[in-house]
Amino acid sequence: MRTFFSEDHRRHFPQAELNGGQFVTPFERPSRVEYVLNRLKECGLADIVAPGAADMEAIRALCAPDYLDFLETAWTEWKAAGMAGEVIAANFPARRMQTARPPRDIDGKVGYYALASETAITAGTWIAALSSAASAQAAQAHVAAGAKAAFALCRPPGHHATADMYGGYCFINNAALAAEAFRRDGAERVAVLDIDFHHGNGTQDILYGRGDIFFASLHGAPEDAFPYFLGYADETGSGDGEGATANYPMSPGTGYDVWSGALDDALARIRGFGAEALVVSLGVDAYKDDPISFFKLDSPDFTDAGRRIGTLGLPTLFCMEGGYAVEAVGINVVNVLEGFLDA
Ligand code: OKP
Ligand code: ZN
Repeated sequence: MRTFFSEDHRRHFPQAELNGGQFVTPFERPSRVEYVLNRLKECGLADIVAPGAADMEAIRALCAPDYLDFLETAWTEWKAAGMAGEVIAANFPARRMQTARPPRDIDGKVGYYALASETAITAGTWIAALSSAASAQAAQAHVAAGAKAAFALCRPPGHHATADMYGGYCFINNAALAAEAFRRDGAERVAVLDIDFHHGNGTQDILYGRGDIFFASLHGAPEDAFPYFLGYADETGSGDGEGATANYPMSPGTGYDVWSGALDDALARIRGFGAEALVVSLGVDAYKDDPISFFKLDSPDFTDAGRRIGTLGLPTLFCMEGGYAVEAVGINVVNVLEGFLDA
């Protein structure tokens, strides 16, 4: 399985994450991918290539133009306004306020385009986000050209990003971009399976009205876990997309017995849907020692999960999402890939 990976991820390395009322070193840090790269090489999955430039046309088709302009210019505007620190959102259009008009002032504009305040934007965030999207695009093209599977080692991740909002460490929705690319390349029906601990609210939001792309997410229940405001089991899609969204919210302490049951159900739904290609939002923060999550999967469970995903027999693109127990992230990610290849 070929891995697509861009060194430009390093351009996004914020110093600050707002966590528990303090600024801490971000959980989503550049070293995460080093652990994955090292483990890939250790396990003989050393076919690692850099993507070409991002396909901007496809990104513009997915995202709102004003949002992309914002991402590209936020840092410069923030600095021009004399702000001392990194770009952090502090003002949000809450219930019953205006959501149709982005403010002119950068402090307001940031909150308009943010869905949470933990995620900082820095000088290189835009370049890094584009390089992450480029990895997903190149990996998708590789699968569309006939490879059984590919791994997009995306950083920053993407599944919380909507067409017009960033947050949860995400800026551009790599998985949705790839799913749409499979459609463009001829697949009539595509599925996105999100096994990151956190609900893929951005992917769901983008695909919610779509009957041609199925979305399934296994995640910490919204009552208990970020992103808090989406991911309930009764969210099943709308319009043409009615029935094409499946949510599996699970409680604190959930282990592999329950989690794998949800996975099997999601896989059966994807099979029943008739998907011709699969995008996996591959976060490994369901791991028992993840610092910001509450499931109890162990490393061998990720191998078994990969094997179960492999039984679908679909052309598959794995898109890296979360996983913050940095020293185990490489092992757990590669376990999924190896399990898949062994299926
Ligand atoms: C991104 B991905 C830590 C709170 C963190 C944001 C989590 C973003 C997860 N105290 N909140 O889905 O792994
Ligand atoms: Zn996550």
